Amino acid sequence: MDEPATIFFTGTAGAGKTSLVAAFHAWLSSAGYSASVVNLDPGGESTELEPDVDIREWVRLPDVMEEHRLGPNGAQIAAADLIALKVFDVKQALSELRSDYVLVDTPGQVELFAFRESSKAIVDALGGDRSLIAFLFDPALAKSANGFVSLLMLSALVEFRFRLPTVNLLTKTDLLAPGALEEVVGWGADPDRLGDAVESEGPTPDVQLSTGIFRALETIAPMMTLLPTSSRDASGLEPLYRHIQLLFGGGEDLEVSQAPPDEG
Ligand SMILES: Nc1nc2c(ncn2[C@@H]2O[C@H](COP(=O)(O)OP(=O)(O)OP(=O)(O)O)[C@@H](O)[C@H]2O)c(=O)[nH]1
Ligand SMILES: [Mg+2]
Repeated sequence: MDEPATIFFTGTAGAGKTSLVAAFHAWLSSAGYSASVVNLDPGGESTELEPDVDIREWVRLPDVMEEHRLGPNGAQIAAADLIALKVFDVKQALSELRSDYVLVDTPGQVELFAFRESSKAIVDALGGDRSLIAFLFDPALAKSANGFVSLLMLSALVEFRFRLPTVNLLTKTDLLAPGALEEVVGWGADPDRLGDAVESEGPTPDVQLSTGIFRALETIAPMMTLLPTSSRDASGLEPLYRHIQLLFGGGEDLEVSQAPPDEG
């Protein structure tokens, strides 16, 4: 059996990671694929996600706060390193499940996942050659051109840091009016449109800085894919599945006739 395709869902706090993991898991299961969910958030309190492997079995945020006399932020940092020490237990539990897809929900704050040395160890240990990062764009930020540029840069940094293929997912599209959705998706496809939108949001005091950022984005943005999704509407999940197939499966496993219709 091939090793599973492992997808790490990351993004800014509240971007919709846990909800999307739950929605994509439901989609994969109803389409007949075996998928496991891993929760790597020691402070996660979601009731909609029932992980198959849960880091809270080994590391719980309230315990870390109490034992190390830390506040929530300090405890998250300490927990990130404690998680790395348990990653082989997680890997062992996962290998017993033998699923084709592994969906990993990561801690709330993206910097805990992206910029701690321990996270690289976790990603290397859990994912094999078939690993993908799904970077989530929260429409609360992505709906302004300035916010969209910030997310593109952050996503590019996460990809650069982990050296893994990365797909950008715009989340909660049900919250955007159709015109706004089209605009945001258009920015992802066309850096010139994005540049015009940034300019229309007002002058930037440091012109050299914004020119430099745009020069970088002109190169970076066309290499990035942005897929619109909504966990609430269960939309954009089949395109996400297809993207994963094209990346890892060569597209031969596209048995979409089994799949439930995508509502988006
Ligand atoms: N309307 C709408 N709301 C959503 C959607 N996905 C998530 N939400 C809401 O957005 C909020 C955050 O969702 P989560 O899935 O907890 O996001 P998260 O990135 O896991 O959050 P943290 O782990 O706390 O950083 C919750 O109130 C969700 O109900 C969606 O597709 N549509
Ligand atoms: Mg979450």
